[in-house]
Amino acid sequence: MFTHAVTRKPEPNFGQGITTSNLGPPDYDLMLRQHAAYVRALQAAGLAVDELAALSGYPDAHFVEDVAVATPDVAVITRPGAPARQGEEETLAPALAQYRPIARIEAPGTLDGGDVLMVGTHFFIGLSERTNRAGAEQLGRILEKYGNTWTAVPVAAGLHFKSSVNYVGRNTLLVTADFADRAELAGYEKIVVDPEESYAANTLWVNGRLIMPQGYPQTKQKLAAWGADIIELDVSEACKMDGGLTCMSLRF
Ligand code: CIR
Repeated sequence: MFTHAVTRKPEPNFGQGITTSNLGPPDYDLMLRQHAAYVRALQAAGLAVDELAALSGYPDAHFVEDVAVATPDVAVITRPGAPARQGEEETLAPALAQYRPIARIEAPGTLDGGDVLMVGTHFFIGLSERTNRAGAEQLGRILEKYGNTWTAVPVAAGLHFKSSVNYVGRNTLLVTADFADRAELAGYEKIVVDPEESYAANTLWVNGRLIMPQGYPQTKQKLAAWGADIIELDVSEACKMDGGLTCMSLRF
């Protein structure tokens, strides 16, 4: 169970962040409303939320999950793989130091928290355009110190591992078709999202509840049939910037 979350308010220039989507320019007022609803959903799931102030000059900084990995034992400050995002990470360290000892990913390692999926004491670490092997191995060593295990998983599709794979409880992963048959994920039940709904794989488990993006009826139906307790949130503006539900908070 999680008790805390850290989020960061989006900054007015958040539309200048990195994106590969062609969904048009995002709207700041709508983003603020959607972000506030997201914070309320975390609170409703029982989390005390520390909301950091917007970080001027870092338009992607509200995607806080990428710049730290929080476990029950430690908070690891990452070294983000996108040069434009390097610098965000140090601003998060003081917020986490009050709850966990701090460790750090060092050069030449790069690692984005969006590539790290915690399933109990096992961690999947995606090797992506943002996370290199040195970064994954550094994180792996830190996790091992606290009795955890880890597996590296090549991420050929999507920005981050958790853009495509998330844990939804009861030994089950919600996955895109690309990851449905991956050997590294053997041993888990799978719910496979339809190709036209691949964005819905970015669904967030919080204390037994699933927060999923609004507008993905097939995935909602599959999760409901499986017995999930579902909350839907409209995250259209984060989606325009390649982000989503898992990326906008750190839970621990
Ligand atoms: C980026 O490209 O870094 C941001 N525009 C989106 C980051 C989304 N984070 C995530 O999937 N964990």
